[in-house]
Amino acid sequence: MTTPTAEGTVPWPEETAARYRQEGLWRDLPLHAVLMESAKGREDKVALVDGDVRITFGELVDRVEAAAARLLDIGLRPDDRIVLQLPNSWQFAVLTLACFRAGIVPVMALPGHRLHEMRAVAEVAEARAVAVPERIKDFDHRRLAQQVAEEVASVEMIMISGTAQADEVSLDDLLRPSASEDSPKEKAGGIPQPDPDLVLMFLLSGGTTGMPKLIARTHNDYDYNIRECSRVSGLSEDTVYLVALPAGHNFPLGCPGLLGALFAGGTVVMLSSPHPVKALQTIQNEGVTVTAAVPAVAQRWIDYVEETADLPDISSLKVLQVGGSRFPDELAARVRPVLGCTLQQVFGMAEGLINMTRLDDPEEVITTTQGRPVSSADDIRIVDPLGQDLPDGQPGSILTRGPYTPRGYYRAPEANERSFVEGWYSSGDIVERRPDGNLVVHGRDKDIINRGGEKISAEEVESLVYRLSAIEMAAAVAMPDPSLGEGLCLYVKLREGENITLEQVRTELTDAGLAPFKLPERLEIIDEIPMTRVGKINKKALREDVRRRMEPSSTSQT
Ligand code: OOB
Repeated sequence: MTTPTAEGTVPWPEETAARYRQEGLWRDLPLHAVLMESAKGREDKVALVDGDVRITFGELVDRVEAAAARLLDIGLRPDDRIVLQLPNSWQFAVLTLACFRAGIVPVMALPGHRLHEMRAVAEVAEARAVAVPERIKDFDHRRLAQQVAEEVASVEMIMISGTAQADEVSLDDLLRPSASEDSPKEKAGGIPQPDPDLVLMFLLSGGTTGMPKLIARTHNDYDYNIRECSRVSGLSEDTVYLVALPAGHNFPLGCPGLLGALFAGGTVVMLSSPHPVKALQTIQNEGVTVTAAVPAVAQRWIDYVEETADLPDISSLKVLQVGGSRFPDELAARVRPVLGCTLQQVFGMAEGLINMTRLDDPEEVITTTQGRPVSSADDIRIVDPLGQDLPDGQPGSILTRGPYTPRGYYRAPEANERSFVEGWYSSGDIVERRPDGNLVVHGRDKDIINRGGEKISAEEVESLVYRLSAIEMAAAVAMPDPSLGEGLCLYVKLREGENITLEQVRTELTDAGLAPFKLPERLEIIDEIPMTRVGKINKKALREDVRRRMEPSSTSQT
């Protein structure tokens, strides 16, 4: 059988795909069928909680079916793309599932993205719609969506959660339960089933290029991703899963995330921020059993619990997953004593491969390693700079391939040439494989800043900085940050007679539409940017330089 492909994606080789099918890893089920199955027999059980809103499995299926039909009714077609920029909310979950049902492809933007990122992903995906809230805090997302629609020719529709205007699609209306007066419910049964080999959604890569890259995940591959993560995280219908990280991230979405919890017949609780006061109270109120955090969030929760006298009862929490950036061993060791739950370290990527410690691993494995692949079908190699395989115990670059690791980015042949080598994805992480199979992440050889789990491409920031006329040369590098792990320091060489302040740089980048989490937090003006012998900016020297400048005894701090 030939594998149907979607334009712009890189398919798995036919014989590999055939093997995944034969071994039952790929089930050829559209993802919504998994939800239908889990909803059976538990129609009255609460599936989704968002503040006072409680949606049962029966209501969820009804809303998803009705919304899928309405999406097609308003003129969208299977394989059309919607850029989703919604906060953690029931609307996020229902719209995502409705897109899956209709074969419409959501593009998972983040609430923190701004015009620079939104325009880029809408362009690459040729999105027809953008779905946003009216505002988040004091930022006007409607205005942002309007700008995207003005600048990206394919975008025809703005979907608004909140009070929609006449020319907008109201998400509250689109996502409402079916009612006797509307035909969509009847029509829903008639909506064609999406092809499980085609694109389910686009995840955003935290990659190294000037523009964000899209990762096309198929129904088949993501179904398997979710199933294996669910198994390794021990999800069941007793699971109450708290979504505290931005839901469009692979980690809280499908590793096993909100989809894993729903598919296991458990309950999902949506929370718009991981702030410890709210999060811990929600854990008590809803009896949360498992949640996912980045190290910075886990650290805040641990500190808060240690420092606070009158705490909510969080004894329902059994598993805290931590990943997205390296969780320091000392902090990992505090999870069980302080929070009273099992830590599960997760070293994953939107590109596929997910590693996890197992819940019954020895404490030493849980607190000092980032686990091992969730699937025995995941292949891993650790190689030296020449591509030679290294023995266990020696750190090197990790290469991977497997049933839920796509073979290339969407419409990005150049990036694919750099990141995919003969079918192996090179994540740019420096990893050691211990003799027991567990991986330890030592660092990375890719040019990103990992700011509390949010990846920032140095090249993306630098390319915008070069638009400032005062700047002759620029280099964005990671600097130590006590709470986020890393922050962004910008080194610049100025043109003759020019000057610039950090505030000016931040204002200019904000005006250029860059997401606030990518703005530099420190500026160093230097006479010469150090170069390597092959004529590249010597980022290692700059990282060491900023570390020195930040030492308490340093006198060179500006
Ligand atoms: C997750 O996904 P992405 O796509 O935002 O970022 C992937 C990159 C990895 O290549 C690695 O550099 C870093 O994030 N990373 C870690 C890590 N987990 C991710 N580095 C050190 N230790 C860890 N535990 O970040 C992601 C996706 C799914 C599940 C979990 C995380």
